[in-house]
Amino acid sequence: TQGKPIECLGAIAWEAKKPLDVTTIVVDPPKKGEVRIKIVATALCHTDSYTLDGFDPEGLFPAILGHEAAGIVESVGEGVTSVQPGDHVIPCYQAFCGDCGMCRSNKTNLCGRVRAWTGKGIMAADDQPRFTHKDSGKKIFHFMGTSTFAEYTVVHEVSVAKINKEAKLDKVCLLGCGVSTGIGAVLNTAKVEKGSTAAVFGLGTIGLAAVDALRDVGASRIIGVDTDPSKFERAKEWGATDVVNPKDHDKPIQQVIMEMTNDDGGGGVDYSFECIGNVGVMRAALECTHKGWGQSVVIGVAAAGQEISTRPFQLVTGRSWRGTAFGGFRSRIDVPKLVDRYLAGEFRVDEYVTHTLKLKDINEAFDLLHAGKCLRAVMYT
Ligand code: NAD
Ligand code: AHE
Ligand code: ZN
Repeated sequence: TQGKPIECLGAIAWEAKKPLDVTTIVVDPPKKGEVRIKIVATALCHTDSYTLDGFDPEGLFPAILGHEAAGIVESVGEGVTSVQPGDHVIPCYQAFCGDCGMCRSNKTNLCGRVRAWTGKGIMAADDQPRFTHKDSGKKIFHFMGTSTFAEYTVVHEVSVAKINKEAKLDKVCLLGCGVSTGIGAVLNTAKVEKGSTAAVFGLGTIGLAAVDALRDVGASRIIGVDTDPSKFERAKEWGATDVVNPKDHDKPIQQVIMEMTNDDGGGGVDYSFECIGNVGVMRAALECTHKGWGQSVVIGVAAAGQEISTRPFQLVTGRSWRGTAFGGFRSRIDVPKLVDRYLAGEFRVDEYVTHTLKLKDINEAFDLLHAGKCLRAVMYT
């Protein structure tokens, strides 16, 4: 197959709010600096569903969505040296080139090398996508530089993390986004210290991964917040010391948490994490942190047009509002290490896989996510 187009199954999002069309696509061979990957397993993250709903200002149609996957390199384009056919890999929506201004800054995990192209759904070598719909001959855009809802995809070399072959691809695919993000928000972005108190808003995969890391660093109090009480049992199993449903209270949730953590400084948690994508909750998450030092980390992705607000006094009095992409991990360098740490049993991954399906049934995974019934549905190609 090397050097030739591959015909295979791909799930095309033709337009917003319509089910995906699982159909035959043609995947071009990788050009200079590109890698063609056989996707073995791909999970559904809330961000794919958000984009399909038309909420992403960068969301283009028609596109092949998907960004949480693992696979095997099928072929590489000219000049590619970091991976070769047969390597097990995780495609990373956040690239890491190591030598752009952002990578060299050592201040961020965001890479500037291919971001302009991944946002436009095309490849940097020639400004074109590598996907075509077989029946109509229409070009199909890439998504987040990954497009994993297909049997084969083409990504930039700087977006490929080579991983240990011992790891099961249908589990470590979750390290391509959700689990890494929740863990990294705690360890890299907030750098939570032992004994700290924390609140986690939203107990899906991202929130639970944050709870897992908080328990691991020895947080003394972990307050899990969700409007769906069916999420509480798992959160407690993961390490939440308290669970709160905002619907059970007449007061704003920030006030409830302030009262739960009342001390002679007025109460509030040391750290909070918003893992939903709701700007009202982002405000509550900031305002439930402790005066003088509270830090709130925005992880959730809010819909186009949404804005956050709070009284500036909240910041004047020492709270800070942070954000994180991919939990601050430098993808190509850190994902292989995360895989090894998972293999060493340092954190949960398998437990988030609540459903497994075939790629052709991918629309069922969206239904499960919308119904709040799944953490991660993993699709096999
Ligand atoms: P999910 O749908 O599995 O989980 C969201 C949880 O929030 C659910 O349990 C839901 O019941 C709960 N919830 C919804 N509204 C609520 C409210 N008003 N109050 C309290 N709880 C509420 O989603 P996920 O896959 O875990 O993703 C969570 C968010 O993180 C999404 O916005 C996703 O786009 C974003 N995300 C961001 C990054 C990043 O790098 N910043 C990475 C991955 C995902
Ligand atoms: N494209 C959107 C925002 C989407 C967004 O914020 N994506 C997160 C990752 S979500 C993974 O599930 C992110 O890390 N963004 C950083 C980046 O470089 O895209 C918009 O608003 O334009
Ligand atoms: Zn994601």
